[in-house]
Amino acid sequence: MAYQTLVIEDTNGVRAITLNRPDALNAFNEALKIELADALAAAARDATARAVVITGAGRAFCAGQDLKDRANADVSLGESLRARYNPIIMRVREMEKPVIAAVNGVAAGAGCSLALACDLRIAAEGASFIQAFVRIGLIPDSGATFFLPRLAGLGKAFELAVTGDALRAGEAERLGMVNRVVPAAELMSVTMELAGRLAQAPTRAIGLTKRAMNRALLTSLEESLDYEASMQELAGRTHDHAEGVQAFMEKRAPHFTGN
Ligand code: LHQ
Repeated sequence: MAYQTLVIEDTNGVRAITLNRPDALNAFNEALKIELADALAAAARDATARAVVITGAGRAFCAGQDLKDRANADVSLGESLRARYNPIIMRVREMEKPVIAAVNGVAAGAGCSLALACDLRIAAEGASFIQAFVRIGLIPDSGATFFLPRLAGLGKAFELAVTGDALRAGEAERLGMVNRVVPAAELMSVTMELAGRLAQAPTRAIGLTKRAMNRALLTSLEESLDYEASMQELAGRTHDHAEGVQAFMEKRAPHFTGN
């Protein structure tokens, strides 16, 4: 699929997806929603992509739903979420590869939800997170009611959701919502370095870690212990596991291939 609203770049096992509607602060119009869902499915399928980065072109990460896009004016919001947004969030979560949001600027509404659904968030110093939904009389969607309380804690999540106030990157880092805050000029180099490191790591073990943590969010300790054992069984059968142990014995760096 040729993309009008995304730029895709592959570097050393890292698939970088850039939301590219800078004049609209990368707001989700119909094309961007369709293309992002497609690009995420392609990244999940492509074995050469072992880590994924999502970022925004220009001064914003993503301003959420394009409020000027009339393409789905007749579609109900529930329908729009089920058909367009929810599959994007599910693809980020179900992809058994690390997905890093490089939050270059404001992340508002569903754009904030997208960042929250990623596995890791690196933010530029000037970035901010806005649960903009309440400003237009809506509730947090696209996974925000699920991820925000888990990342920021229930009290802060509720405050952000019902005030719609902007949360600055530094404060988001303090809350544990963001993994690292860096000067804007260093955002992509720091992100690509981390993504590159993960792309050389044992991809199956990372994917199974993600699967087990997804599951652990929803289950009891007993079920989590059992699921961990099943995932470890799978990880233990990979070539990368054998290679890791072999490299340890031979006192050398392991060479992980993702298999
Ligand atoms: C935009 C947008 C935008 C279009 C900036 N749309 N143009 C899901 C299901 C279905 C329906 C409903 O919603 C959802 C989920 C959601 O995402 S709901 C939340 C939707 N998003 C918002 O409410 C955020 C709206 N944007 C803003 O509040 C501000 O633009 C922020 C705080 C993001 C940035 O403020 P500033 O830095 O002051 O920039 P700006 O407001 O001047 O925007 C720059 C341009 O981008 C401007 O265009 P213009 O032609 O006047 O230069 C804006 O109109 C445009 N833009 N967000 N969401």
